[in-house]
Amino acid sequence: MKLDAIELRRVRLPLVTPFRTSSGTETVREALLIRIESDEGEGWGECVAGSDPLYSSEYVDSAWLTIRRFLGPRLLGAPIINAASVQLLLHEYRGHRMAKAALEMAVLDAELRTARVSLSAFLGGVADAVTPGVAVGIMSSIDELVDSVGGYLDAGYRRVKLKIRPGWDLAPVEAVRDRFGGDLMLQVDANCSYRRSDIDHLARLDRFSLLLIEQPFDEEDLIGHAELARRIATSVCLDESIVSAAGAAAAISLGACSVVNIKAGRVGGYLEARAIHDLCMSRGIPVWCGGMLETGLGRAANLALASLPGFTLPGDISATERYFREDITPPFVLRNGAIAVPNGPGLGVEVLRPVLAELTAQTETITGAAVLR
Ligand code: NPG
Repeated sequence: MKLDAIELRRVRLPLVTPFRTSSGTETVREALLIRIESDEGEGWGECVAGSDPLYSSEYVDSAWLTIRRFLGPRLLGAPIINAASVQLLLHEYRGHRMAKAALEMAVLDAELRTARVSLSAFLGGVADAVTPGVAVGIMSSIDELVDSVGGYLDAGYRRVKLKIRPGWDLAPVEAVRDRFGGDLMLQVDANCSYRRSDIDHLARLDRFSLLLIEQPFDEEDLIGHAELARRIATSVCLDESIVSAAGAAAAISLGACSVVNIKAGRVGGYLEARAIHDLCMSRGIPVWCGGMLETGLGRAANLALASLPGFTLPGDISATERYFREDITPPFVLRNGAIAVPNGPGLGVEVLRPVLAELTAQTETITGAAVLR
């Protein structure tokens, strides 16, 4: 296809309840959406970068600028593009994977809508519904946490991930285990908040039969994760550390993880995400789909990704109402303990234009020649 224009759009979706992790509390999900116009029609993408560079170095303003100044003009200047060529065309620009992933997603959506193929079918998905998992943030008290987990289990969630950090780990995990029993699929996510000197402390989590512990150490500390993996029985899973298939291969070879969380935004797009899935499958490493408080666009794409056969663990894919009262697409709902994978062409969801307009804080359109406001 030939790209005619790239529209950038900042949206702000208020969260139903504040979401607290080791790096801060979010009350509004600010996101950068991309809409491309091409000779084959339009396509939508979502950039998972947050308002501040807390989870990763990218953030909404940096992604906006990078797309406006470098990535967008590069794609607009190419005589012909498709999803497979986006990564190659943008390769000369280092990093900025979340910005690149958003553009690739929009091109994929346009391309697959034209071909009348769903993203799930294109990626090689085999499931038509996925088991939902819920991520539960840090709370002000253990009672509040236990109540909140109980509410999610009543709503039909089958797997619970607790956010942990130094000072909020053994006691909350123990309380949830005691209250809901040994059969609950339970895992923890530390978002890089521990150090190697905490290994003995983290080993005390072993008695809670967790599915996994996710990213306890800094994203660059593969050796520390490998050491932890040797010293604890709980599976070590990496999130922030894995930004490419090559990096995933290295982490697995080092013994730094035995499970991988795949987030398309973090790794530069859905095609790289699929490559990581394929690699992990070939190495016998289970994967699951991470979540980044996506709007319905990103949620739809994550459901498609999670329908691939190697996604044997439930991901951070919740129903829309867990986060938002109002979303820019029709809501994803939990039905019979599962969320359906969209099967329409492309992302398989339509944007609700009036809601989108209401939640939009800023837009800018770039074309080959000029930037329009
Ligand atoms: O269900 O979308 C979801 C959120 C799951 O905890 C979750 N995501 O560290 O993985 C994470 C965390 C996150 C959220 C990271 C927002 C970055 C942004």
